[in-house]
Amino acid sequence: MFNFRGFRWMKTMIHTIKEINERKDILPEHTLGYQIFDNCFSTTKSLESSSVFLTGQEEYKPNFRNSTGKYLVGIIGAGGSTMSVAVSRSLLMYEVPQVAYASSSSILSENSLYRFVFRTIPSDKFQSEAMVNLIRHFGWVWVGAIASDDDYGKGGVKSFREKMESANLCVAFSETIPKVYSNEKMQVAVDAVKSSTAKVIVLYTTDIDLSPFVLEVIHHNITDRTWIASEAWITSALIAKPEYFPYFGGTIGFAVPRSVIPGLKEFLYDVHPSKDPNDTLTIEFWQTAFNCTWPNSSVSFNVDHRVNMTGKEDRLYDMSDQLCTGQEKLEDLKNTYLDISQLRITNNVKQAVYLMAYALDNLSKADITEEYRESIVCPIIPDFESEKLLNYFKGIKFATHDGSKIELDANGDMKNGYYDILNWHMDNTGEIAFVKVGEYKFTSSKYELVLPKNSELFWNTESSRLPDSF
Ligand code: TCR
Repeated sequence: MFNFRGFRWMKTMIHTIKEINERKDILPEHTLGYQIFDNCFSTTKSLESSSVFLTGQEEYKPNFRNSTGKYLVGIIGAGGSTMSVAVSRSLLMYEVPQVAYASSSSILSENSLYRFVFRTIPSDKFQSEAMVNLIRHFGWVWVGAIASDDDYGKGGVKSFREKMESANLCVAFSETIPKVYSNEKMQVAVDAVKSSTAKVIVLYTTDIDLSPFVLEVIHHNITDRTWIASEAWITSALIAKPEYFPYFGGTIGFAVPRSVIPGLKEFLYDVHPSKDPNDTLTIEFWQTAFNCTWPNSSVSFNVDHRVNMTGKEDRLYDMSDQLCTGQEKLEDLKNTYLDISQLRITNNVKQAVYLMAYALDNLSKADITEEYRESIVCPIIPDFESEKLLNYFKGIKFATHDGSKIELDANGDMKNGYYDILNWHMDNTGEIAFVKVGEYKFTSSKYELVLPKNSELFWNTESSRLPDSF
């Protein structure tokens, strides 16, 4: 419907601009102009108008279609849900499909805003339900929750609370970890953990957001807690450090399935700045990994801008005086990049690329019936309408290299899947081991939690026995 109030605002804006233009005391030498767009109360439309402003082109059309003789068919990403939500607005505007591999927030299931978003990670509505089923399995009834301050953490805890409620279980507290340094906000979260009688606490956050909180837990010497990890940090090298084990040993949680990717190891080792002299990321990788400066490179060192809890910036790295020789050996590195023991999200990335490729493939092989053949333009690559491609994403089904099946529903979400249940132990070399203690399979209507009686669980309690949380 026509918005009369908005129209009044618009008229007032023009009126004022005219008024100023007529005045001799304000901007006597200049005339203000204007261009006004109706954003129809829609983010997409707003983005479109702001693009017109920014590019100065009446009709802003990115020339992704064929300017270089190459065609953009879609985008893989972004990583986190908050980032995917942000880019989805402009991608929706140009109807560019997006396949996310780690964005798990349930808000991305919503169909109209995110109808160009597909993903190869299950929606967190499944994970939240899985957490509640795990809690029920262990007989806990009083559990705290901490979220990162973004769509992932807050969305996750929201659905977690809902599922707890419907299972008649209680959430002792629910706090957030600040993203931007705030000692005050951090202490609220820490105090909640300290003062609550809940001994089991869900931490719905990515590892990066979690790490300042971990330091606080250590600083306050908070032990005797059992942490339920969300998938984003359950196998994170940033958190799973042996020195944190007294506080975080016994962590339990869900991880997306692990896979082995043939040939990936060799490919990862085949990285060298001289092979990719124009790739600044390769140079940055090399410099950081070997703590040296690549000759004649203008790539600056990786500076970690996170602040520690003193409020000062932690400068983890500085430009090294040592020049890289190029002879540095990747084999000598103990680096997450080369660790292929836990290919989980990595496998989701691979499957996201496949998803895009299969959708295109299906489109290209589309079986157009005789009667249509004459009348419609066949969806051929590259000249198809995005809307057509969309149909091939919905309900897409394929088998992965390791024999798993991926199937999407009409919202672009995974129809079913499974998680590994991992528990943090200390192995005999003093490293943290992510021990698989069970499995959780789910479809939209059922689940199966498998935690064999003989699976060895490590609990970080004084008695080493299953903690109570009443
Ligand atoms: N979903 C998170 C981001 C994320 C992630 C991860 C980041 C997930 N798993 C593993 C790094 C590593 C799950 C989000 O924001 O939706």
